[in-house]
Amino acid sequence: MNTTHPASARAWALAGSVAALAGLAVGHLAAAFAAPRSAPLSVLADAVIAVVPLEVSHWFIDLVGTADKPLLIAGLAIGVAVAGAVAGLAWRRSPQVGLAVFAALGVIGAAAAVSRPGLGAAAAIPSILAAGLAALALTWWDVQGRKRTVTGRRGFLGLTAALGAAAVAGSWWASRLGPAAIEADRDALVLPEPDVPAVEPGPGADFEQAGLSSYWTPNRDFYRIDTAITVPRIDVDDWSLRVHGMVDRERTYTMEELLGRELIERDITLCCVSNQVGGELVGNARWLGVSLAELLAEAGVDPAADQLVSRSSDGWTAGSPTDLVFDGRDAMIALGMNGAPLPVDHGWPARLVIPGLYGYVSATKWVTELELTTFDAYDAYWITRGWSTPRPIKTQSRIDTPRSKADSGTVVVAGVAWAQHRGISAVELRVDNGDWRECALSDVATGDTWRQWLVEWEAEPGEHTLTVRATDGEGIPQTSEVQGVVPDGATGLHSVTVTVS
Ligand SMILES: Nc1nc2c(c(=O)[nH]1)N[C@H]1C(S)=C(S)[C@@H](COP(=O)(O)O)O[C@H]1N2
Ligand SMILES: [Mo]
Repeated sequence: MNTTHPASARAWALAGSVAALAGLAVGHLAAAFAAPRSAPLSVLADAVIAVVPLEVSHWFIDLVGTADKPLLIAGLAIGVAVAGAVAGLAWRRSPQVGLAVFAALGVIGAAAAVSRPGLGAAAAIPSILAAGLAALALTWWDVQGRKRTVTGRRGFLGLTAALGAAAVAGSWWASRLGPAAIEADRDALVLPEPDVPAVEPGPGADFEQAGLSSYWTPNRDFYRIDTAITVPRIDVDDWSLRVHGMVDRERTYTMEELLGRELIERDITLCCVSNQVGGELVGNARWLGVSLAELLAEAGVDPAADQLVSRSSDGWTAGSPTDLVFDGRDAMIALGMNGAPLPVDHGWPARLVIPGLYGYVSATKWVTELELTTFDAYDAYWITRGWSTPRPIKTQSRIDTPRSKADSGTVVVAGVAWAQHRGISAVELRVDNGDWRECALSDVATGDTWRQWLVEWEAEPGEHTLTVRATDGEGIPQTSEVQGVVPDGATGLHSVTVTVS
């Protein structure tokens, strides 16, 4: 047997890439069955999100918007392919060095996995398996090459690629099975009727105008924001909510126990601190759940505990002011959303909702822990990344329709305005540099939801700028001063340019 390998450098690089990607696919397949969050690309992406500096992530999100996560995953996959090519080229000179490159990849994946909150040591297995398999594949390629069989080498590429493709197909299939089991649990859950139903906002809650956001945002249209690359899929039978920290007695609640308590129902609008003026990261839902104040009172909260830290099953945290939970507002642990159990993307089986606070400091999804502590003692996830400690939601208003074009004549201009917990008392619209005109407001039951507004406009042909401003329930007008989303929410007035023909 000749001991020199006849393949070109290019062929070695290709073989290394194929081996690395096939290994990656098998790693994903293994993870899909055990713990989807432990898939190599998932843990790598999670780790990147956790360590990347604030400026870099903002720059990236500004650039690509909510495509940030798919692009990050794609970038990492390309990175693995390139690292595989490097391993192949190194192996050509020295198998030991090639092996070392794969070993390094495995160690990076394993380290990312075990450093992820909520994942144990077993989470390293898919990454180690992926690297091991890639090394094994390239050993085989090496042996075939030394035997000088071209068919052997072609066979390697074909078989390895086929193995990778089969593993990708298998993970896709498995990734549908796992969630299917969780979805089945969710579908099987029959939510009890609320003991304290929501106050109905009245017949005039929704103008039902084409193009205008509906009063309730359907679950499938509700914006989704979180750091999860792979959303936590929680088995409700294993799930519990633990209340601990600066309390008289620690408490733990199962789903059954929560469902057996007094259930309140509330309409509350949720919004994201990173919503741009006129943006879509806001929605209104009817939540069903238990009173957070009553639950915490059972544990006996130390008056010195000014911060309530809520932790999700994937380690994400939010810190909310304890006094706001107890000031009479309807802070709740939500189990239902718009008449259905919480969707997986929105926190199944339980999440926090606190009216008047942005999501990043209140709305923990997949919540598993409530810890009473102080703001001095602990900084939650986004606070360590440059965002402000909790401040009130800023008054905002948005033009939903028209957005760009209109026919001349009477045009209905409509949208939504929000200032949760203070409420909205007035909305005005200005056309070009005209006077501010008072808009009609929809019925609302509380200040915790957004409010629709509407006004008729006699539109004349040409280009016109429409600008909206709201006044909150305390009589304070929305500021026209322009501020970006960091650190505590954007300000400025929303305006649209409409071409009338
Ligand atoms: N576990 C977890 N909960 C989370 C987040 C997160 O990243 N992880 N993001 C928060 C943010 S920033 C917002 S704005 C809301 C969004 O909730 P939604 O996705 O149901 O609209 O969830 C909050 N809860
Ligand atoms: Mo957010």
